[in-house]
Amino acid sequence: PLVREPLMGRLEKLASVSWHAEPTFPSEMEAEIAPITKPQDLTSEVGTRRDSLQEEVEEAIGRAEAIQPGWNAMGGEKRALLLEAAADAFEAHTDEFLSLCQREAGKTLVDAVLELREAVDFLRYYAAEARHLCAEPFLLPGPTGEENRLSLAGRGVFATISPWNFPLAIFIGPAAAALAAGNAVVAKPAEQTPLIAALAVKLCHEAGIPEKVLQLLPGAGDVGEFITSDPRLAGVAFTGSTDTARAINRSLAAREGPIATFIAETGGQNAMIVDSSALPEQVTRDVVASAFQSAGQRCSALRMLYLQDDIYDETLAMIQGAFEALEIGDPVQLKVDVGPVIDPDAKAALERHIARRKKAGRRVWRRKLPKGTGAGCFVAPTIIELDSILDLKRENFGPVLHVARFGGDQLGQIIDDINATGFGLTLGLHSRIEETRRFVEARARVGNFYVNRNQIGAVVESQPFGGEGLSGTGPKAGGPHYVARFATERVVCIDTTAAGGNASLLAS
Ligand code: UN1
Repeated sequence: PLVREPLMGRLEKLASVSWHAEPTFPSEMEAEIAPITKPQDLTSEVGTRRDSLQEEVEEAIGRAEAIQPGWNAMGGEKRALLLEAAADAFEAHTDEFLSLCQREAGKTLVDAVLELREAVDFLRYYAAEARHLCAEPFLLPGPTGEENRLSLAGRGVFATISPWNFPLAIFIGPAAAALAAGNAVVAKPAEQTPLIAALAVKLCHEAGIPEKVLQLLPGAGDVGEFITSDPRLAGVAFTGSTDTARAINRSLAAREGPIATFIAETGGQNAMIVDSSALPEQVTRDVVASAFQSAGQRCSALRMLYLQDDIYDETLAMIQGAFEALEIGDPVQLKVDVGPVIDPDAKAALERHIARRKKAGRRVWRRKLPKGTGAGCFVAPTIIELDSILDLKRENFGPVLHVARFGGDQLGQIIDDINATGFGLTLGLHSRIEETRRFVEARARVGNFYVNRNQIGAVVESQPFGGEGLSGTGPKAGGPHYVARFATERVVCIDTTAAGGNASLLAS
């Protein structure tokens, strides 16, 4: 209630000015934020995207290649200052970003605020990493009379290919890391969310990052292919589906030119295990947040909940109570917890999945969609009962939670089943038994393990994020090894004895 009025006022003010994205490349892409006169008008156009042409991709990579040595030579300290200036500019444009996150990506206000926070955190953290890793060489121990120095340098031109579910944070995060390490970047945002990316790039340029060092290449999969088939690329940082990661990997492998670095953050089949020692209220809150916040459109989101059989009925009833209380609808309205999914294809895929389970005779609980949401891409939050995580063949990216029961002696089997999916992103455990925690921690092959809390919203620097196996290559975003992966290492050895090593050899 405190923020409601001023915020709506700001949104309307924003809506009345037409905003021109002015990306330097390609120049025609623009957006007009249409007036929010009818909050229930869920299908209005937010803007238009013009896809990059193949020759534009080639020119952009050429420009990036030409400028990269200068950007690298500038050094880590100066690059850090520019990334920090970009972070300041992002914060100064909070209103525009929040509005775009809501209108272009369908985010709730809470999610939009978290998104901007994470983007700014990435910029500042990777700036700090540029200072730490790339400003001065590391002096290594060595034999007397020798100086050995290790320094990190940009690999060359990096491409970043980013997802629509974090259209700002995961658009700018990998790009910022690549820039911090001394690379030039060509950035392809998700085809669904190019306007947020265009504003981000524009602000980076205004903050002083040269236009040729960070170039925007909007488009769909074909533009991605133009980029990843270019032999001049030194690497690709990709976040998205496992299938697309495989396609990019094939495309990189088929090229001539340098062996590319490939960093992929992909999908998950994330479980949570709740045993009978858990606190039911806390479990309820954390399950609902993990499965339904962001309409379940996080790769970290909970898909498969295992409840121990002696608490199954009671805990499921509590979760269903909280599930019934979720507000669904236009994310511009502050009371709304669950907004739409990203597009009609996403909605159709989720509906097919739910229909198949119903047909197979599974118990399914669904919320009713409120009136007026028919025209938008809404999927009614759903809970489906299954026997095992192995009943799920693919990631279901939306507000759909699966639930199964397990007996006290089946814990090891459940972890083996979770590992057998091949994904390894997040895992939740609610248990007050220390031994159980240690057992699960030792046996589960996942990147991020959350105990007695929800399993989304990893915080930059405190909770580096990323998975293994089908979930990605690592290193973890927002962690201490991330920026280094975008860099190449160079070692310089200098003989520092007065006469030089060879001369003294001859003299002896
Ligand atoms: C994703 O959904 O692609 O932990 C990543 C989280 C976020 C990252 C999710 N920081 O939920």
